[in-house]
Amino acid sequence: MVRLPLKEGFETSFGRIHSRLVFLVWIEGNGLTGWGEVVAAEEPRYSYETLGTASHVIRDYLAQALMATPVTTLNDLAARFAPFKGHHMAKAGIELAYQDLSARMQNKSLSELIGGTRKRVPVGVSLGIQPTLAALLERIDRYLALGYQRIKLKIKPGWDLEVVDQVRRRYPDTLFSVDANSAYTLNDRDHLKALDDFDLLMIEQPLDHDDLLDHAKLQAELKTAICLDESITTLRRAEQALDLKSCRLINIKIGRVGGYSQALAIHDLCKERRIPVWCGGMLESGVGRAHNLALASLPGFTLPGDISASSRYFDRDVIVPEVLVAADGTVEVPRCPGLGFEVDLAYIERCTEASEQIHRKS
Ligand code: OSB
Ligand code: MG
Repeated sequence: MVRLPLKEGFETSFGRIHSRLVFLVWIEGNGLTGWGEVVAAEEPRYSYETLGTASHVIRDYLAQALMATPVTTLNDLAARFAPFKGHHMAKAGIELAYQDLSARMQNKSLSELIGGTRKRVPVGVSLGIQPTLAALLERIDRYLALGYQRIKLKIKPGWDLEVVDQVRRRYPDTLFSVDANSAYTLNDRDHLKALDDFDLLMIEQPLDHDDLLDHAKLQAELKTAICLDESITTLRRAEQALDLKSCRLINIKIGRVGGYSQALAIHDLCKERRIPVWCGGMLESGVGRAHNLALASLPGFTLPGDISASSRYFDRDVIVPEVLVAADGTVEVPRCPGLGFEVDLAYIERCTEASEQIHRKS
């Protein structure tokens, strides 16, 4: 558990944080090390998972399933985890480390291992709720100047229509989206319909975190595309969302869906149904960010992802080199084996609040 201070607080409809306690996972095997990250937060606000629940589930169930017999494939690993309900972020943390280890063993980059095709991926930035409109405009200026291709504004009741209106007036041609993190209900439909005036790329997760039906009702009345984040937790939920027309876009987060196996399956489904997808973020350290880059190199990821530069959140990242965004708003997908970055063990140790090792029972 590595505490990384944030350069500035990050505020969403469920609160403000000033540092990120990052749960890094490494797996040793065949003389190599694979790295993953559990993206759960300290409090169960985005989803029910926390660093505490993930530690418990990994320690008491997943680690034993992982180490019982040698793992043959990603699907073998996913099948061992499937009997345990939920706890997707915990499962994904192990899957990520396993995939990094597999890639290193095969001398392939993560992107190559999963069939990525892009050499660079387009990226956007997610801007938290600000104390004032002026503070928001200053940040939009800053990130547009750095090249980011799309700006996502966090919204909540009281920080929505007026803010988006002012922003759109000042930047008539910029690609904007909004993310409510489930801060509204269907009773707010008329209020949300007013967002149609601002030519947004999408409205992300306006309603309940586990809802599909109300989103379908809302999407039928909106011109703007709804993008689901929190609600898409499995391949089946993605299929149901598309069948119900609950959304026109999907944001894929490896942690939210329980790992690479589900993320790849949701990507393939959306590609077949011509639904654009993009890679979401959870304020990951460089380890999680490197995995997101690999995922976003798949062909179906046609929209800019929430994969910002390390320096957007941290003064110093846990990987070397740090993730950089080029002036054209793209990030290079590494081609060296595994993650494609060095993990900075000395810095990780300096910031570690707790650590634990689990060994195979012999
Ligand atoms: O809803 O996409 C979200 C961060 C934490 C939890 C949920 C979300 C977010 C972000 C930031 O929007 C994305 C990032 O830059 O990592
Ligand atoms: Mg979101």
